[in-house]
Parts: sequence; C-alpha cells; structure tokens
Amino acid sequence: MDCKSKNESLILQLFEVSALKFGEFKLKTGIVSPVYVDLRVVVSYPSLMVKVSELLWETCDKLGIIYHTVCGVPYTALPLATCICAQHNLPMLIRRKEAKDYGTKKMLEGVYKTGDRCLIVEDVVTSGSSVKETFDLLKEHGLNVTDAVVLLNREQGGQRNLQRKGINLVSVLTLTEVVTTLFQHGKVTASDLEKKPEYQNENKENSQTVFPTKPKTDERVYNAAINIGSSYKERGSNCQHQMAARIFQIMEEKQSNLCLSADVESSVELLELAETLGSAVCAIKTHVDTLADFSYSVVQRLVEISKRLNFVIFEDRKFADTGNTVKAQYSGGMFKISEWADLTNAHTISGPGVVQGLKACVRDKPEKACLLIAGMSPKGNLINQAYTDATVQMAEENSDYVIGFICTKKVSNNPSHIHFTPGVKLQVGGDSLGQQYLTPDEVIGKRGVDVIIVGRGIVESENRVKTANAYRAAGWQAYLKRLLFNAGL
Ligand code: S5P
Repeated sequence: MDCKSKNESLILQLFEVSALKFGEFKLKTGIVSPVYVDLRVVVSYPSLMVKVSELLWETCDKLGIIYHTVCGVPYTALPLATCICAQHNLPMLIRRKEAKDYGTKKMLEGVYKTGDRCLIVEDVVTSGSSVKETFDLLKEHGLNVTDAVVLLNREQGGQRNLQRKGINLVSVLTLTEVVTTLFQHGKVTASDLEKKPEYQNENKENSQTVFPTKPKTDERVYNAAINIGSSYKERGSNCQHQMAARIFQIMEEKQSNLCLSADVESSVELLELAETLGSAVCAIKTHVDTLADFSYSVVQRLVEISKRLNFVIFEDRKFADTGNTVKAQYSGGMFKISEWADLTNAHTISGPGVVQGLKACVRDKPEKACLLIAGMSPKGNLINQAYTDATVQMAEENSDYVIGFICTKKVSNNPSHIHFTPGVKLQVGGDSLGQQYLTPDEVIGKRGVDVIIVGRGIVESENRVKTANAYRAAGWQAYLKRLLFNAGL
C-alpha cells in the first residue's frame, strides 16, 4: 500500500472509532472548533494502535536519524511510544507530569546518558506547547533533542512555534488531509465545517491565549483576512440568481471549483477537451473567436456535453463597447453568444451601459448571467481600487444578471457573488507576455476567491486528465482548508 492509501485507510478507521468527531468542541486552548480529535480511544483498539505507531515510525524514519531513545508526551502518546520502542527494540523514557512526593522525585524515568539522541512522540499538535514542555525537560536532563513526530498536525501554528525553538516537527497526517479524505468519502459535509456565528466572538477573544505574542502564525493567516465562512452549498441556497445557484451547486456536487480555460484553435480539440475533462470541472471557458474552424454546430455539441457532464459554458468575450454595440455583438454575428453561453463577461470601462446592453439580449432567458471584470492577472494592467469598487457597485445594481467577477482576489462581501480567478498554475510564475500565475492555495485559501481558471497549466500538460484532476484536488483542498480555518480552528 502506498503512503497515500495507508493514510486514507487510517483516517477512515480513526473516524469509525470516533477518534475524529465533528460538532462544536471547546479545545484546551479555549477555541471552539468544529473538529475534535480524541486519540485516547486508540488504546482500546490494539491493531489500530500498532498501525498508528508503525506510521509514526515510518514518518520519522524518513529523516534518516538514529535515535538512542524515544519519549512520548504524556499521556496519549505514551502507549504509542511504547509500541514503537517494543517493535524497534529501542529504549524508552517516560516523562512524569508531576513529581512524586516520595522516593527519587524524578521527572524523567528510564536509563539514558548525556547527549543521547531522543525522539519525541506526540498524538496531536495544536500550538505545540506540550511538545515544547517535554523538549525542555529532556534538554534539562542533557538529552539531544531535535525532532518530534506527531500523528496529526492541526496546522494551527504548532509546527512554526516548535521550529522557532529548534524542534523539527514531522507529521503523519494534517487536519486538511483528514478533512479532505472524510469529505471525499461522504463522512463529513461542508456544513459540518461551517463557521457557527455564535462562537465567532468567543474565538476572537480566545485566539489571544494561544499565541499571546503573535496571535496569527502563517498557518492561521490562511483564514484570517478573509471572512467567507459559508460553504458553496450554503451560499448557493441563499442566492437569488439561478445561474449562481447552479454554479454553487455544481461545485459542491462535483467537489470542483476548477474552470478549464479551453484556449485552443480547433473545434475538434475543444470538444475533445470538453469530453475528457468535463466531469472534473464546474465550468469550461471558451474564446470561440480563436477557433479557426468555428461553426455553430460546434457550440451546439458543446452544450450537449455540458448538460451531460454537468458544467457551465463561459464565453470569455470581455465585452467593452457601448451598450448598443455589445447588444449586437452578444446576440448577433456568427457566434450568437447569448444563445449558447451560460455565462459571459464584460469590462466596465464604458460604464453601466455595457451591462444594460447585454441584459437586453437575454430578457427572456433569466438563467443567463455575466461576470464583470474587477481585476486582471497581467502585469501592468490599469485596474485600480476605485475602478474595482465601481465595478462591484455596478454588479450590485444589476444582480438580476451579474453574478460575480473576474478578479485576482475577493472584491465583494456579498456571499452570492462568485469570484473567478485566472492566472493560476500549480507553481507561481508567468509567461513572456505579462501573464502572472498564482497557486490555487494562494487564490482560494488566502485571497478568498471561489473558482480557479486554468488554461495552459492543463492544456499544455502531457496528461491533461491527470493534470486537471491535480488542479481540481488542489482547488478543492484549498477551499476545505479555508472553511476549516474560517470556522476558527
Ligand atoms: O485577467 C485575466 C482575465 C482573464 S479572463 N487574465 C486572464 O488570463 N484571463 C483569461 O484566462 C485569459 O484570456 C486566458 O483565456 C485564461 C488564462 O489562461 P492561462 O493559459 O494563462 O492559464
């Protein structure tokens, strides 16, 4: 079994024995969290305990360090350390939580020499304070401690806090991985992870107690600036426009916030992309004017595929003229975009007339919708904050047709608005013509947008299906992580 499937089966087993629970739980730090991890129950399942200790060992074994001894952080990790030591013939140390008031009064039990290299074992790390206490005690006793291995890193600053003290923390699982896996297996839903308004304030106060000097570590900054606590599902059920509701629903159903930018020159290639990648995406974005062999039957085929594979068609026409002209461009010419595209987009440079003109074409088609361009990805583009603000205002005034934005960060606090972001690749970078790329984690997680638009990252890859699935997974994982952190973990 590879590492990923071992982790997957472990997560499912931990869930089965209620070591992972979803609800509302007050943590030791005072924070109210939707996820509670209680690994104490593992002692009641011997085969699971052995499995956990093996995975802990495999994880730290990769560091290639020889340890003389192992010390578990009391209490849950004690049996885990015991299993590791018994299986790998290593001496163990026991840290006492309180000194005996008789006898030796020792805080550390076991046989060791000054300078012995000791591995710390822990079940869950949140802020890292328990590992730190064990580390301090071992150091006081002259042991050489550089590493700690943990079953679950809750990704709430522990790793960074420990790094600052010179402790390298390695983990078998992260909370994001746990939640993503349980989500994929239908064991947890987005609403299980949502921010409960009643405990937002409580968390705000208590977060100070976790990191008194620097409340927001890099890991926590993930959520903090952006307050989009609701899931796509929740937002979809509360929005008025049917196309917005449909997109939110598709995202939730397909677990995909990926829009493929199918920038190709041949109709055959466009349809092939739609057939092969349609099931992995929530939308396919076209530039039909780049097709050398456009014919209306191609878009009819595309519509048929979109219905079958459940995605929306977004023609990236970027209308920018007077209302009267865009009206003719949208409904007429050889493309007749308003007939087949579910979604299109417009620049706001020419003022609200552009939206009025577009809207006039689809009065009898209330499902059609538009995104306004509130921000752009290329270097040196001329959009500034005032332009963005005016664009958001224009969207608010046309909510019967405008459902969101093209942007590079979240621009609107209206939860019905969907933020689509182009300029996305798995690695940051750019092209020779000014395009700039950010990662899914950056735009969904840190900048709070909803949909990643990916073109060449997928289209130019060797294996488009595999790559599209990698983008889909990255986008979805960033969304789940954002939900988790917004919930105040
Ligand atoms: O600011 C923008 C707006 C858009 S819609 N920057 C963009 O790149 N786009 C479009 O997204 C662009 O026209 C292209 O179709 C896609 C990005 O493609 P990629 O190959 O660079 O991922």
